[in-house]
Amino acid sequence: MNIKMIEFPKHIDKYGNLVPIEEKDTIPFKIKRVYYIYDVEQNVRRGFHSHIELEQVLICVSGSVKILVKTPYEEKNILLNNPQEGLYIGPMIWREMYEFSEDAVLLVLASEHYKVEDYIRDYDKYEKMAIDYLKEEK
Ligand code: T46
Repeated sequence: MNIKMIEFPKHIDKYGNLVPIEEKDTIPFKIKRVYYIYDVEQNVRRGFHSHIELEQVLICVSGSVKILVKTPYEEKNILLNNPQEGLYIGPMIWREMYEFSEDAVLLVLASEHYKVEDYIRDYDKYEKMAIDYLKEEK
């Protein structure tokens, strides 16, 4: 599955911690957009879509959140609870975000500007497209 965890450097001193994210060293794409999700109630599940081309890195800068990443062939549930690491998600991966802690802030770095046409929100449609996409990738 085209996902991976990315570890960011952390600078710790007596004043606290600082995590720098440099596009050229750690992020495998040019960052065109940043957004963050917070104040999500614990029983809320978000996402339920794939992107056709968009690449993203998800960083839980406060609290915790679980991410389901899924293709027609495999699925993983990943706990994000460390502001020093990010989850890279490539194109054509179904995602759902759930179990946000009360203090969760999910920061997302994205490779493209917001484009509604890049979303696939119907799972059956996603499954068909992903099977073709993954066949071509081999
Ligand atoms: C993703 C996951 C991790 C904008 O106007 N601009 C934006 O850049 C974004 C991301 C969203 N919006 C609007 C569109 C909707 O009216 O914000 C509203 C909520 O977006 P959505 O329902 O798509 O949020 P999630 O949490 O389901 O998904 C978001 C991203 O959209 C998506 O790309 O991968 O976070």
